[in-house]
Amino acid sequence: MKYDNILTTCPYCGCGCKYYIQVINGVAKGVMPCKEDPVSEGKLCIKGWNVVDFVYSEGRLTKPLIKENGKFREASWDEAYNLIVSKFKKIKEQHGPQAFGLLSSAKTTNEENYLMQKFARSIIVTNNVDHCARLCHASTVAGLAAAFGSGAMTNSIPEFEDADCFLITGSNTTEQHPLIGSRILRAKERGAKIILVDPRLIQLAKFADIHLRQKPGTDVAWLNGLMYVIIKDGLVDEEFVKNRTENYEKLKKEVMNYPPEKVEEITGVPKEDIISAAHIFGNAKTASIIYSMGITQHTTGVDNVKSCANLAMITGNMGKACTGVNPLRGQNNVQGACDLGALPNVFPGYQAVANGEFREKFEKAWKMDDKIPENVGLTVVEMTNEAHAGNIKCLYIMGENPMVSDPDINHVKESLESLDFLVVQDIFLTETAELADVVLPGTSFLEKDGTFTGTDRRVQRVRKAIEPLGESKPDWLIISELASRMGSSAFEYNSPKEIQDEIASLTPLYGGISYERLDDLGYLQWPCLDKDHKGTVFLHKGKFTRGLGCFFPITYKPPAELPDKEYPFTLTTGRILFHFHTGTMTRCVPKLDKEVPTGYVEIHPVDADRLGIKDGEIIKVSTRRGTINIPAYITRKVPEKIVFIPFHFKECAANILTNPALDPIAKIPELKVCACKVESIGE
Ligand SMILES: Nc1nc2c(c(=O)[nH]1)N[C@H]1C(S)=C(S)[C@@H](COP(=O)(O)OP(=O)(O)OC[C@H]3O[C@@H](n4cnc5c(=O)[nH]c(N)nc54)[C@H](O)[C@@H]3O)O[C@H]1N2
Ligand SMILES: Nc1nc2c(c(=O)[nH]1)N[C@H]1C(S)=C(S)[C@@H](COP(=O)(O)OP(=O)(O)OC[C@H]3O[C@@H](n4cnc5c(=O)[nH]c(N)nc54)[C@H](O)[C@@H]3O)O[C@H]1N2
Ligand code: SF4
Ligand SMILES: [Mo]
Repeated sequence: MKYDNILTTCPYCGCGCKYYIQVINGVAKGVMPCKEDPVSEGKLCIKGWNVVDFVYSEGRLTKPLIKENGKFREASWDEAYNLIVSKFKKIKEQHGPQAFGLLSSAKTTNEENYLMQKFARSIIVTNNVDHCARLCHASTVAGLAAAFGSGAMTNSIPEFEDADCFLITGSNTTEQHPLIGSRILRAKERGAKIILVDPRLIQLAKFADIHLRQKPGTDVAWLNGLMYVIIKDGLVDEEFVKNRTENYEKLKKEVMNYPPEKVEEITGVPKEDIISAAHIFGNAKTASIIYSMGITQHTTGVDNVKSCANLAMITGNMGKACTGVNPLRGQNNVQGACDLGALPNVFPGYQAVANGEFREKFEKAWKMDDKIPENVGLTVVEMTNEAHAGNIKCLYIMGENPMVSDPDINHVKESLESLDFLVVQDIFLTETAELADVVLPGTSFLEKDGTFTGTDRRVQRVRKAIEPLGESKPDWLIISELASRMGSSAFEYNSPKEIQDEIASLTPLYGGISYERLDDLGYLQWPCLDKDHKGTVFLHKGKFTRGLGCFFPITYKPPAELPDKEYPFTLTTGRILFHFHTGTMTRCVPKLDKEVPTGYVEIHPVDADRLGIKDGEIIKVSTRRGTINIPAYITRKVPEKIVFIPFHFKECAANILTNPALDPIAKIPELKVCACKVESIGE
């Protein structure tokens, strides 16, 4: 009997827990935690414990599929590649490279994301490459880059242990980042204060010193309100503001329009609570702001993020341990997918495509004859809109499932159906793959080597534990083979290690990262500039990446769609502990499916009573985009007039309802607020 323990990194959330996979005779059997891992410290959440089950689940794709007369048939790799190459060439000839869109994947490795954007930019010759960060932390990347010069989480997970105060908003941390949540609770036991600002009664509410339950979409107002009190009551860190920042007077002028009474009117939060929260935050020695989707997924996402940055800076909570603005990145490798340039405006390492020097550098390294366009490419939602309009003819989607995860699914479906050619590369036959012309079977994280970058800029190894199932191939190999068949000689890699070496040579932030060092040290946090650089635990020490930190005065703007007579409820959407996104990797896991087998809508007992709705009854929820039938879950977790739907369940898909209205800068859709109608159907 051959027995191995392979240390690898979790493919679910951005915490980036490492654990051992137990492999017996080439078959992965179970998971063993790793005590030395500084993130998980030998503990895991229920998804981590059961990770092996999705890998072997029945639905795994094991052969390429080609659609003929509306039906899939199995095909050889040669056939699939030949068809794709001939179609890509034909569409490029007829409609030009800007008729293509490519979606990369925060589920796949850094090396694979690097190759996907390299494929887009050097083979297709377009910047139309993006990924799910657009639906997630696009507002963070834009907002923090403007305020600080770098769009990433400023501090590190282990520092949470020692912070004196947390302001947690729009992050259901114990469910969505369980191993960060447990650290916060440990800090709480030690005496740290927790200010929670979330419309819903999430688990953390039990532990919070104060819980402000704002109306969804009113974040700028309460953030300005906290700053108003902090300024009025002399809690500003004058030293820090003077030496490290600019634009303070303009901020102050704006913030002075938000006295607690006015904030109460906009947000519904009692003014006394605004004042108490401001005092707790302003008096803390070290305070850390933690936020996630409740802040970013709005038409004012960038404004919300900049307001968080303002609050951290006026209190001097930047550039030191246990402080900072800490956007918790969601997917296992969404930080990495952004870092490696799977975005329409930047090359790897946030080197702007608009900059001619960078374009030249990459054109040369990628042995290109063509010129990379200088204009920024299309984002996720723009690609579907352009497909709908007939301007995008071909999409190549790796490891994303927009038919469940994008807003306004009815519109997404029409868009995908109107394409000339759709290639989907996934490990399951997803709702999106069902619409494809060709489906390519990638492998899961257990079947490949590479690296993921966790939420705190922590680059860690993914190690192959088992052979690819069936004829599936790792994504890096698929992209490389496809690129070679398209005629490139710049994709000849024997292993992901060679790809990482190329990344390091072109990406200063990752310049000192190599497999040897990662094997040796366990992880490296970027910026890691060269082979002697030990990585960076927290950012902006002594000096912001952009020099001075910049305050932005922000005026409150309401969400794009507010409740009215016809649609009197506010719908907000999100996630739950037991499932991941579109459910492909959790609904097939018996232990997780058993916990929550289908979707539901949370509704307050007073509303349910008024509408004659019973617990568990199937009800109708509608918006201007569509209607779903869904079981009612009557609970005080949501305030009156607000309903919540987790978006994991295709049979009652929240995204049939959501509003695709975009933040003007980040182009993130408003997944956290729209107006809806709730009706009993009397069954
Ligand atoms: N189990 C599990 N874990 C996950 C994921 C998963 O699918 N399942 N997904 C991962 C990914 S990609 C991400 S991005 C993260 C997301 O992690 P989170 O952002 O923590 O998850 P969400 O449930 O989307 O929303 C967070 C909170 O926002 C609150 N909220 C709603 N409206 C507003 C508002 O207007 N303002 C504010 N301030 N808050 C509001 C909700 O009540 C909710 O508690 O989770 C990651 N981890
Ligand atoms: N209503 C609503 N909608 C939302 C959100 C919300 O809060 N509310 N949140 C948004 C956010 S934050 C996010 S991040 C998105 C997520 O949206 P998506 O990224 O579309 O969702 P996932 O289900 O994570 O899709 C990942 C896909 O990758 C596949 N996969 C896994 N591993 C691999 C691999 O190694 N190779 C390949 N090729 N494929 C692989 C999985 O089977 C799955 O189909 O959803 C967004 N949509
Ligand atoms: S907390 Fe996140 S990274 Fe850790 S085991 Fe759970 S899903 Fe995996
Ligand atoms: Mo996300």
